[in-house]
Amino acid sequence: MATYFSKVQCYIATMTNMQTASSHAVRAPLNSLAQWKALQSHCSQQANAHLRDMFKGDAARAKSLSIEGPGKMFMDYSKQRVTTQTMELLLSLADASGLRARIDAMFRGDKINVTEDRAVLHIALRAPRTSRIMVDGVDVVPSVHQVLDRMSAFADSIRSGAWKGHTGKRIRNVINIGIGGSDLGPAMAYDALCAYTARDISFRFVSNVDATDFAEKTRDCDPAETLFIVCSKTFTTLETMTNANTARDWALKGLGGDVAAVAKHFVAVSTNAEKVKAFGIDTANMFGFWDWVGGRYSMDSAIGLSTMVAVGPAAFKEMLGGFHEMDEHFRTTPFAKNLPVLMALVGIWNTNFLGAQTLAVLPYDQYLDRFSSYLQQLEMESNGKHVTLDGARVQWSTCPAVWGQPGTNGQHAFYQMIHQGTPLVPCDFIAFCEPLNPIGKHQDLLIANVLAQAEALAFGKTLSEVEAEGSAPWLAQHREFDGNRPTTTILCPKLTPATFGRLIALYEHKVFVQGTIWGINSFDQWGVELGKVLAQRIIPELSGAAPKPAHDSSTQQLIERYRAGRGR
Ligand code: G6Q
Repeated sequence: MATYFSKVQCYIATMTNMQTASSHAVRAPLNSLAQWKALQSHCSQQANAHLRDMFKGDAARAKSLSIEGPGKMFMDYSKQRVTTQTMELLLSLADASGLRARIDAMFRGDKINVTEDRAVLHIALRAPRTSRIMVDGVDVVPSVHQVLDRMSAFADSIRSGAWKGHTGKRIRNVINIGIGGSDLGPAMAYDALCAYTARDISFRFVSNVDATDFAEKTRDCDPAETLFIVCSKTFTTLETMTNANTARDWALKGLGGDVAAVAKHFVAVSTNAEKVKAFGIDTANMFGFWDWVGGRYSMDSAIGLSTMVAVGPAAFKEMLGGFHEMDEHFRTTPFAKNLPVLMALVGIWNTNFLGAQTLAVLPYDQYLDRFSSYLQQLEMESNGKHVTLDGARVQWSTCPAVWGQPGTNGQHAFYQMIHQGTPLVPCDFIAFCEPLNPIGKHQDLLIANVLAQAEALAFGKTLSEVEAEGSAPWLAQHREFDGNRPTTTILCPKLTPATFGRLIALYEHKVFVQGTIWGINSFDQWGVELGKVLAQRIIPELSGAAPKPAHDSSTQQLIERYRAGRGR
């Protein structure tokens, strides 16, 4: 618990010591900008526009509203409810929001995360060895590559079996312990790149403080063959440290209680060498990263150690290459041809002008099973904010709720609402031409489905079409589809490590563009703090040993029922 408080206190200290957000140039409220107002009036003029008519009236629509980016990543946003004029107005809004200057500031290493007084440099994690990126007068690229080199040597030794456990056996199970940004990225990446992984090692991810997570993930593991990677930027997070301690007890129990075993079965990924040492992990087995890497932007840092062990250093580097290509595309391409910028602007249109409150991300690839969970954190923790950089309350919507799961499964479940429900649910469809498991006709069936969904959502089926099919009049309205439901389709050649890197960087930068336009800080997460503090207060109250708790009557009643339920 003491360690947990030190995390909170560290935040508070950072807050009081740092320069205030007032050093950021105060900006006119977004909704007072002429460009915003122009979009509002354009939106009212477009109110009755239907995608059916937009396509009929413009033979070149698909071509003019789609774009190819790095690695032949093709983004077709012509089934969004936009016209070339909408895009021009949105691009002017991006200019008026100072997007160019913000991108330059991020890539330059300026401390744009003003509420935590930190640079935002996940782009440095994939910068080539020859680049130079300065933070506080120091080039950070050499240290990035130093860590990558150490990770590579470590990954090779686990994969080859050269690394032996305490009893001399090779490692067969790698268990990542972490939560939030120290779990979602690695867990998602393992699934996404599963086709490229070593199949003679199992990879598991423990995050929840619910002991079930640990118990189920370790139940069939031999401690002599198990390696834990404890991932925690701060090395103080309640869930992670609880699980790490449980893992140490489990390992020591299974290995005869010799504490020397810890060095062979635990490695750490952290920025906090002191705490790693205090836990008992040799700092020689610690892989570092830096305060300018936000948790949810860290999957390509040492936090990705499990990914590198799984796919090997070469594939990991290929993935970093993909990230870097998208970084360069984002940094150097004019906004009108810039994938992350266009994707972000379409999202702004849907959220702020068409009133959409959610975004469904629907990959047609089973390997991207956890992609939307990962994106939930990336988007919602980054842009789920109600205060601008200037400290004012926003008067416009910010992040939509992001959700989804791989197609085709959702088609037989929640797509009903997307087709015929009352909320407007914009969708991102993601698909790949070449299958990783080319069996029979599966891929054609999969791709036919994603294309059919986007088509059905855009064009729907009119009442007269339904009637012409001979539907009974009383049934016809139930079978009518309004259409005009906006979707973007991202079609890539193949899910390779490089494609995967490009895809993640695409969404990272999209989030940044949207945060910039909304005028918020996409890189802090104060919203997660309050619940953590209150939990610390309740922990001793549950045991009954602490003085009688004093909460609101609801919380009080639930604490009492829990205590009674546990016989306390
Ligand atoms: C991410 C957040 C958060 C963080 C976790 C784990 O951007 O900061 O999800 O990653 O709270 O934190 P530690 O890595 O410090 O354990």
